[in-house]
Amino acid sequence: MNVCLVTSPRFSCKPVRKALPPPGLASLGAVARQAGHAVFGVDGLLIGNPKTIARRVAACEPHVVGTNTSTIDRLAGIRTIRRIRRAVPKAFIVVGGSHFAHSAADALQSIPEIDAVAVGEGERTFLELLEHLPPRDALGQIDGLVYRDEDGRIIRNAPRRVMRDINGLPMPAWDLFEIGEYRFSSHGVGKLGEIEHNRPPVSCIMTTRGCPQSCVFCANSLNKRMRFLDPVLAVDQIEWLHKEFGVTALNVYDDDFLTSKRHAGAFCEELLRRNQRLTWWCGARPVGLDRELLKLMRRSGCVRISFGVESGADSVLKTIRKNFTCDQIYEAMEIVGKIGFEKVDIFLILGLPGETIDTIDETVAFANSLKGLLGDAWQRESLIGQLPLIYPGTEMEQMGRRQGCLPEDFSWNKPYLEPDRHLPLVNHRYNTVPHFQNRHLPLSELCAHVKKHHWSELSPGRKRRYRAAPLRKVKVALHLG
Ligand code: B12
Ligand code: SF4
Repeated sequence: MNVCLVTSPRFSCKPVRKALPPPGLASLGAVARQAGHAVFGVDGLLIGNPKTIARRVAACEPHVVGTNTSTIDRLAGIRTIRRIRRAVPKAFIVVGGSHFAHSAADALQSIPEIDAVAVGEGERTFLELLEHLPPRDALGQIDGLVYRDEDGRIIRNAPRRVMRDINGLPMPAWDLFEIGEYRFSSHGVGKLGEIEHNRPPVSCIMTTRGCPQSCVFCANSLNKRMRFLDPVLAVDQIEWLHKEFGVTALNVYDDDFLTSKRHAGAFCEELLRRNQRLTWWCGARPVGLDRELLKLMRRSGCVRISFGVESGADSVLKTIRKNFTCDQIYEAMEIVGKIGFEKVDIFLILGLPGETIDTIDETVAFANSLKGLLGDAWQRESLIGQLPLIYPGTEMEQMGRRQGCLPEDFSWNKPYLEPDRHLPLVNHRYNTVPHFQNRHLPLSELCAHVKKHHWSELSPGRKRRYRAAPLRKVKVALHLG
């Protein structure tokens, strides 16, 4: 069977190079190829234009097309799917990934061009789908699949269980995508001297799958069980990426790289043992950090760690179920600050459930205290920037629905514009994503408070947005923006 895996363009449908190749599709491509199918990849992200993407897909003469998109890029993703359907009317189009998995029935209702949605981990589901096609009448046997039957009814099969062991998976089929075209982005890594200058090809790896936490805004709920990739296999992947594509910079995409200190340590030891001269970065929970492990990470090439701190107020951290306190974060940053990482991100979101004017002030004061600990590694952009976005399948989606943040007839797969998109803290990239608002603290008040009391904490870009906000409001009122 000819299989074509396609990445979605960004929301603007413009080509993007400062990005990373797609781990999920590369993994699906590897299992499909191992089963003997002819697999092709189309880098929709690098191409941008849906029409051109569809033309490239058609050139592969696919029997099956697989794609995904993120919630923020979904409208571009859906436009692309429509184009693909026109270009290959007979192909079976299956979609997956967090956005579609959490809005599967809605997607099938709103996008007739889609034949099925894979919910949860896709490798087995995709493989079984390829085995069963055609005819369509066997689709009911595939766990994790939601599809339209011959009569147009939406059928939801039994859920797909997560794999117990990820070590049996083949190496991701990175060669399906133009790895060499994905370039280093300073937005992703900060100004890291030589790398910033040389812009080497970057890639990514996941050394674990799963996260046992349950933060209310997170769309990760289908993926709770922790699984670990053998460090030897992880470094095999890295060596191959280096040999084949010259990759020397790598994003480690684990939800929390430090979930298991033993696993994290073994990964770093393996990098050192095999003398991999790699620059890498990762994300972790800011709690219970181990000084020796952090030093080992630094020695093995880790230049940057990002921490999802979210708030500097214990009451908000509790409401959003972060499962750590400000004291624990502070303690963790005291250690991190002394290791000598080039950059440390403290990701904060203002306006989360339970936020008040007081907790905003607490958060800014807390972030400033962390700034003192982190010195030059502090990433200024992280202080005030992000508002809470609602993603499908999250607890915050339920909270948002109860609070009226989403219209009654809201669909995740139809055009939507955030009514408050004129506000200065709303990033235009997120215009089409519903924002969470507390009843007692609307986003307009939050923005006004930041302007009045925390102006000096805003980045120059944010200040420009505040200045441009009145014009933006007029444009939005006239439906021009
Ligand atoms: C890596 C990653 C990124 C990378 C993306 C790199 C890339 N090229 O894809 C970067 C850092 C750029 C990124 C950015 C963002 N991300 Co992100 N990211 C992740 C992360 C940590 C891992 C994804 C991954 O690669 N997993 C490994 C692969 C193997 O799994 P997978 O992609 O889920 O694919 C499997 C299944 O979903 C399924 N599947 C997927 N696609 C398909 C397609 C078919 C046909 C089939 C059959 C199956 C299938 O099978 C795959 C194999 O099992 C996830 C969290 C997570 N743990 O999943 C968040 C996550 C996907 N990101 C999220 C978010 C919110 C964002 C941002 C919006 C953040 C922001 N505010 O800027 C941006 C959006 C960027 C964009 N425009 O798309 C949300 C998604 C919410 C949503 N509904 O869109 C997640 C779930 C995080 C979360 N905890 O909520 N992200
Ligand atoms: S936000 Fe991070 S820690 Fe929380 S559930 Fe999601 S992946 Fe896990």
